[in-house]
Amino acid sequence: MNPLLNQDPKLYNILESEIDREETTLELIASENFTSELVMKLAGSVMTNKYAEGYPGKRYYGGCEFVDQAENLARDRLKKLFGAQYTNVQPHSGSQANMAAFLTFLNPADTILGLDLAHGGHLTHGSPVNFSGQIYNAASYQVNKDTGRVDFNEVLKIAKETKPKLIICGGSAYPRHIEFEKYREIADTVNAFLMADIAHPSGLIAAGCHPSPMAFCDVITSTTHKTLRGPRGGIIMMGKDFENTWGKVAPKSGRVKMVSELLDTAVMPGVQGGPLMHIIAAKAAAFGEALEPDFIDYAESIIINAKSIAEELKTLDYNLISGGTDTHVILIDLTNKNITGKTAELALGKAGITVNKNMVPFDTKSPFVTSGIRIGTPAITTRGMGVPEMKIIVKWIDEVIDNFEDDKILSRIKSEINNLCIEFPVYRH
Ligand code: DSN
Repeated sequence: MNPLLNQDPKLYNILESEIDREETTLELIASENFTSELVMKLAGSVMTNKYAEGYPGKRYYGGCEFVDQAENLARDRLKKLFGAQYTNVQPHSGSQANMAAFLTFLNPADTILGLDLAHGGHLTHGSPVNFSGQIYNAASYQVNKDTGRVDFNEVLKIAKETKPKLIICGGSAYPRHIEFEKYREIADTVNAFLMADIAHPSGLIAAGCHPSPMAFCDVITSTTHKTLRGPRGGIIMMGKDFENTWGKVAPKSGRVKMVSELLDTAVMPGVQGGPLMHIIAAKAAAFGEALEPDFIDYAESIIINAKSIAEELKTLDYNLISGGTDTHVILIDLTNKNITGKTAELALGKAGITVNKNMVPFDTKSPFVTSGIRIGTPAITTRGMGVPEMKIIVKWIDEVIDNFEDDKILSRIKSEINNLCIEFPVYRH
């Protein structure tokens, strides 16, 4: 019997319900995944007890000899995984990683240029409701209305007009490859720094299934829990460290600081205090798993599955932003299906399919309603589903969209999904 049942029955029931939800429904949220049991064990380990402000070998607390080893292991594995010269594994989240990068490269009121949130960007790339749009002067670029892809002539034009100090590429609902090389050309033309936020495709990049930003971007941030399949958290990397050119010097010696030093200081004490050492240990485990050859098979299958879903949806007259996908993300504009993203999310949820409503480019509806949904394949691929299952899943999605008010049909689909999920257990083996 699980000891939690006696220790805290309320939490036991909550946990059992969540395990049941994860096992019996189809997780199609593009930013979610199922970690390994090893990653979860480390995330729930004694490392949670340790305060370790500072960095390995330079902490503000005693007793850090073993957490130092864990953090060094995480940093070394991450360097190997991406071919990075510098890594910081302490950010508690992608947002905090981005905040630390901004603190490093920018002063308040400096101009940043990022992909519009409604066009696939991210809150922290300059949204007015986020620190990035409040502390900095945020400009944005959009995708082309016809192609659904970033239009680099437009990015260049806006960059020339707004003269950003930092250009940001990447986002949370962009189905296509991020074209780092093209962004670099623009950044060089307008003398801007270039930051890549690879939170979404980082696992695909690690596996060589998506171009790498390392040679093109000054700084790279990511989360660790999406395609990378680690614990929830953030990371910062640089392909190559370099001297800061904006005059930050070491106070005593007057020595010009390296950007790596600025990034470390920006994370702690700039943004955070004590690192989450249990999560850093779990990150080390996840990076170790991503270095294994079978992670490449996993990343390839994520993309094969996403492309299969995209093709099936198109045969059923679904309007996909950019016409398809190169990655794990599919963004569907439901306007021609006469259903909002909000209603579709609710109906799909009732049928056991978890997605999120999502703005689509040039959306006329609010973020609480939206015209679209975003779906993704990292989690269902982790549980071993392949192309045959993708075809069935699209049939279910379509049936739900066509019958979103028919609770009988939704509950019939839910039970069919339950049966499929039993064949592909996540943890119950
Ligand atoms: N919540 C993340 C996502 O769903 O893509 C972005 O922060």
